[in-house]
Amino acid sequence: MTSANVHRLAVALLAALLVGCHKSGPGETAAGDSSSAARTKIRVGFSQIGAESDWRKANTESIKSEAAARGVELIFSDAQQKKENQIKALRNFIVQDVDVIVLAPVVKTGWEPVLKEIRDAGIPVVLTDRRVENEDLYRTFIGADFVEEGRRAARWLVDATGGKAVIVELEGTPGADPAIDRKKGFHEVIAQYPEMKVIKSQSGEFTRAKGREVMETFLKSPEGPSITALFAHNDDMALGAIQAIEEAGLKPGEDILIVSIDGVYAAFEAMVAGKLNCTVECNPLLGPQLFDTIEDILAGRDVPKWIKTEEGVFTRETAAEDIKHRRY
Ligand code: GZL
Repeated sequence: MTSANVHRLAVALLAALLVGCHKSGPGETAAGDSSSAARTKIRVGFSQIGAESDWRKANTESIKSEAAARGVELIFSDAQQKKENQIKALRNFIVQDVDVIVLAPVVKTGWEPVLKEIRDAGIPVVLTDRRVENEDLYRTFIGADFVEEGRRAARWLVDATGGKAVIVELEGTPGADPAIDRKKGFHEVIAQYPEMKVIKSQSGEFTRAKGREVMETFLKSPEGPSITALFAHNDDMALGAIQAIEEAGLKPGEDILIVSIDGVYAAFEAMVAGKLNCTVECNPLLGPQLFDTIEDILAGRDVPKWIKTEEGVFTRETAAEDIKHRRY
């Protein structure tokens, strides 16, 4: 937990002990009562994974700006891709008596104890972006169908190669919902094509730096010269791999076809430059849907277990026009 958060928690705890001796703050009644029952503003705790990719930064910006636009008190925590930091933040949200907890879980497992503490505190949980395995411990998941994203990437590659390719795969964070499901969807499709072979697959942690490093090792391996295609679980790793391919004296997008997922602006720039062939969109702009859902929950309305985001597939051929309309 950052020193700022420790400070904030200490102040909040002190204020709770000295109730009546402090000025009413935002969301408190004149009597200094900041309990959820008396508060005038919705208070939401949001545990975000980190800032590892352009997708993540756009996701954070969408949620922060929507909270500000709606006058919601957002308590934001950046976990720097560490589950233990997310768990600490979730426990702090209970102490801070938030109305709703929003969680983007870095991995799928290991959440049951803290989610049960939150349930026992009577605070609803909304998952954004990624799921956890405990379906009974959250109200809804707002996010993409990662298996379908993997299928879409594979279908494009089959069409682009006529069903014949030597593929390397850059996987996302081990144990993360999108990494598990994008891999599942991709391999489900290429399994139907005997001449589509994945010869190497390794995690690039969803980052450019790691994507470049792993792609470099793929290219330097004995099988390196045989590689004709790359499937990257996100655009940031694909952009790092493009650097490695160029450093090896090869032409990305030509010598090695590249398909990735997210649809961030830098991916469209790479497609306009001819270095990336296809990106499967994964919409990070979840802010409006998230706060509509929070309002429904607090008003006692039912919400579906999965609020699916709508997405497209974009290729190099139309990128020069498409890039004009991108919002992230
Ligand atoms: C997908 C999201 C993934 C993105 C990456 O919903 O969880 O995490 O694909 C990001 O860019 O790091």
